[in-house]
Amino acid sequence: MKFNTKSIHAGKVHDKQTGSHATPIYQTSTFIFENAEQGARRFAGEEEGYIYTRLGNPNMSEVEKKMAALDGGEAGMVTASAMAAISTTLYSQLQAGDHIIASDTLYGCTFSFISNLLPRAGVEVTFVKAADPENIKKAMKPNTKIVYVETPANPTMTIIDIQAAAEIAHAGGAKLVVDNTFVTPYLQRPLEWGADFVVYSATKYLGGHGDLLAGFVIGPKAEIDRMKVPFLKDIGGIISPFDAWLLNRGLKTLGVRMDRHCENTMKVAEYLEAHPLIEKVNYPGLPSFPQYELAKKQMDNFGGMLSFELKGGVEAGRVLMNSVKLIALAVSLGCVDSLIQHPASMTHSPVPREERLKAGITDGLVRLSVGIEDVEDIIADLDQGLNEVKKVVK
Ligand code: LCS
Repeated sequence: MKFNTKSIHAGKVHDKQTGSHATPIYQTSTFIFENAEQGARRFAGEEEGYIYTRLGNPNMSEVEKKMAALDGGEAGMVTASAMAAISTTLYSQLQAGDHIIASDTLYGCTFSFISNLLPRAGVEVTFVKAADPENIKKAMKPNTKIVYVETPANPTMTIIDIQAAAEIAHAGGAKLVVDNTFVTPYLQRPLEWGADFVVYSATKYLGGHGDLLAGFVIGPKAEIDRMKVPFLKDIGGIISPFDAWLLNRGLKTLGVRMDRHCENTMKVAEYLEAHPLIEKVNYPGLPSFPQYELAKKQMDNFGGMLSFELKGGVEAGRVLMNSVKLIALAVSLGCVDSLIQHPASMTHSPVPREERLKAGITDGLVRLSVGIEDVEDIIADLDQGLNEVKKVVK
C-alpha cells in the first residue's frame, strides 16, 4: 500500500459485533475478563487482549499501527502529548551516569525537559549546533547513549543531516532520536536515513485540526514494548480514547493536507521574501535558505512552517501580530487554519535569552504556521498587516 492508502486503512479496527464502518470509540477505562484465569493470563502476558486503558485500548492500537506503517517502523506508542512521548522515550533510554547530546535548537519545553529534568536524574547533557555534524562528533563520549535532534527545527527551520547524525551516533554506540513534527512522515521518514526513534507532536499536522493533544514515538518493537511497560505504564501519559479516535480521523487526510500546506507556504514565503519590510525569511523551500540542498535531499517537500524577521525588529513584529485578522495569534501549529506567534516571548520563553540567541532565535523573529485556506486570503491578510507596520515603523 502507498502512503495515502495506508493513512486511511492501516491499523483499521473491524468491529465484528456490529459491523460498524467507522471505528467505535472505546470510551472505557477497563475491560471485562471472561473469567479469573483469563485475567491472570493477560496480566502474565500469556494471552493478547486489553486489560485497562493505561495499558492499551483499541483506539490507541489503531493509530499506533497506522503511524508505524506511515513511518516504516516496527511499532509505535501514542501518548497524551509529545512531551509525554519525549520524556517517556528519554527516561526509557537513559539512566544516571549516561550522556545525551542534543541540538541547541529545540521546541522550548523539549529544551527545558532535557536541560532541567534529565540532569536531576543524573544524566549528563551537552547542547551542540547539530546543523554541523562535526559538532555532534566532537561532543561524543564513551557514555553517550542518545543524540537528540529536531529537523526542521522549531522555529528557525534549521535542518539537521539525519544520515550523518545517525552514522556518528551509531559509531559511538548511541541511538538517534529525531523529532519529525514539522514535516510528518508524508514529507520525511527519518528511520529510512538511519534514525532509531522518531517522535512527534501529533497535536500538530497529524491531528491537523487543532482540537486535540497527542504524541508518538515510532521505533523497533522490542524497544517500544519496553517503553509501554514499564515506562508509560508507570509514568502515565496516556491519551484518552476519544482523542486517539480524533487523531485517527485526522491522519486519514494527512497527505492531502500536507500537499496544500506546502503549496500555500511556498507562495507565502515568496511573497514575504519580496516584501520591502521583510529582512529575512527562513523557509527550506527558498533557494536563498542556507540548507536548501540538504532539505531537498532528505525531505520530499518543504512543509507548512516558516519564520521571518521584519525590518523594525520586535516592535514591527508586535504590530503585525496585532494587525492580522484572518491569521490567529496563537501558539501551536500544523492546523488547517493559519497561526502566527512570537517565539522569544511565547513558545521559546522557557529557553534563556542567551541560549535563544545562540540558537538563532532572535527577539524579532516571527513564526507563521501557514494553513490550508485559499492562499490569496492568507497573503491579503499579511499584506494589510504589513501596511499597518509601514505606518508606525520607520
Ligand atoms: N516537538 C515540537 C517540535 C513541537 O513544536 C512541540 C510543541 C512539541 C514537541 C511538544 O508537543 P505537545 O506536547 O504540545 O504535543 N510545539 C508547540 C509550539 O510550537 N507552539 O505551541 C506548542
